[in-house]
Amino acid sequence: MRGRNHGMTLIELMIVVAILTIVLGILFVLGDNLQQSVAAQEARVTTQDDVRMAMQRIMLELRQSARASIPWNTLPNAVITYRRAEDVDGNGTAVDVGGFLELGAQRTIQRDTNDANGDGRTTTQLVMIEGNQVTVLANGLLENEDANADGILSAGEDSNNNGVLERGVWFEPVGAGLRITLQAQRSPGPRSQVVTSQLTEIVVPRN
Ligand SMILES: [Ca+2]
Ligand SMILES: [Ca+2]
Ligand SMILES: [Ca+2]
Ligand SMILES: [Ca+2]
Repeated sequence: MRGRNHGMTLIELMIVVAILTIVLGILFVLGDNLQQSVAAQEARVTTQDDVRMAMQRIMLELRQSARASIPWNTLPNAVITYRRAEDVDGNGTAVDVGGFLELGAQRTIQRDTNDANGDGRTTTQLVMIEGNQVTVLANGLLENEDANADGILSAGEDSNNNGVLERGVWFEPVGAGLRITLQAQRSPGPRSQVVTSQLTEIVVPRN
């Protein structure tokens, strides 16, 4: 018996090496797939968080905005301007001594097309602008595919080939409120598909 176990023949060695190579190859592919799906999952969660946080901020803003300060005739649109109820005279409420609602400076929520904050991000960035103060609300906004602005998916507009008209950001009057849609995307890595996240909420401005 000792003689038989003394060593492997070349053939046996080659078989062992071949099997090991196959096993390692399988493990590598499995590990790589796992890594990619973890990266995709992380990107999905991150972009969902980003969109949710941006939406919460926008809802807070518009819920505090005065209905009369919103130019309703410009909606639906990817841009919205408004003025929030604020305690301008410092008497403790957003109402002045005459009983009138006090309004803060005009704010605008829009894509940062002209890169107002100078960070190099333009149409994919959603910002809130008040005077020369720029606050970033979200990055990775989907582009507005509605090139001819007719509200439907026209020929040649479906740039991401999913059969749906994307707008990235959209403010739309519904009843007494505003429907807000946000769509953002994030790339998990060079070999993975981009993940997109969308959220729609309705908010009612104050009277
Ligand atoms: Ca006041
Ligand atoms: Ca920018
Ligand atoms: Ca269109
Ligand atoms: Ca599309």
